Amino acid sequence: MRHFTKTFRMAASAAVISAGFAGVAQAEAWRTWAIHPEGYPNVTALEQFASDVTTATEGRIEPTVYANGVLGSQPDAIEQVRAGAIAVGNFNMGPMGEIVPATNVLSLPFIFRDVDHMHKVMDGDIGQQFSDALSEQGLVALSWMDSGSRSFYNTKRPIETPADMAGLKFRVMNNDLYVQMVDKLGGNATPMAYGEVYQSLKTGVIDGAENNYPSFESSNHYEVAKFYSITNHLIIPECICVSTRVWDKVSDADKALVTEAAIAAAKTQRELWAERSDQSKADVIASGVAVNEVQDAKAFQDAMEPVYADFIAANPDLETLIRDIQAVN
Ligand code: GTR
Repeated sequence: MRHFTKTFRMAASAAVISAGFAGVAQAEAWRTWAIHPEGYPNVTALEQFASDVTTATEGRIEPTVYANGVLGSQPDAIEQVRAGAIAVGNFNMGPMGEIVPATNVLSLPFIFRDVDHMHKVMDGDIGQQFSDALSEQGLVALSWMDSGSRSFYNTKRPIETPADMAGLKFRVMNNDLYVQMVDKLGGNATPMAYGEVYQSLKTGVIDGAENNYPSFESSNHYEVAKFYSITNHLIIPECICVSTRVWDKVSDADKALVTEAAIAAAKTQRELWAERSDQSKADVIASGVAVNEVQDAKAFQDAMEPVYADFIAANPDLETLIRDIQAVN
């Protein structure tokens, strides 16, 4: 009897301890930052990620998606994820150059020939090198999403040649490379948070910006900027990035489950992306936006030679990476 009681007590305290651990694990709420609105491919994919992670980890990790950038602008959110204050972010590599200089290579205009080229690079060894560089700076890139290709739009006139950029003020993302890019094309660039662009277009603080069709449409910029000129000058991948501080507390088994969910989410996003791009293009044209192909795409590419030369002069260690990306066919 005595022996039995002792055994029972031990079992009871073990149960209390494990209930305690389960309780702590259940409280692992992961705030997930997204810049885009509900229904945008990235947000739909992140919602899938959140639900898959919650199910697969039996509630030990419970991500919640905060859309529309309500948790802050992209540069702020990057810092908050690095600090562990936000657990996950769907980040574009554009504003990442300040933190992880190697990612600036992805912001060089025309570095990728097309989206397939970008996929090949990011899904292979080179993509892994970017992931490694990001994780040294507090961000674990679990998978890579699409953001199509970016072109210029404005409120004044179609851009046919670089000369048409003269005198126009374009909003760019937070990265000096984009200021140089617009400058070498003959326009004026203003770095600005995405959330401020609509109002700035409306009030004439800026004349234009540059983005892919889904962003141009979902941000309502197309209501004000009636000229969209296809330059396809940037193809920038986006990550699902988890804070290293948060990640380090996750068990190896749960890391595997979360990674699997992130890869599945990126696959969903890429499928939805293709459909949404076509739909957004059709919608903006139907609303009266004039879309034109630039007359001489090569003139835009040639104008970028000094941007590459200056970049390589300032970052000689990254030249091989540029050549390696260009060599992927
Ligand atoms: C979008 C991208 C966002 C953000 C935005 C911008 O295409 O998905 O993450 O970078 O562009 O221009 O700021």
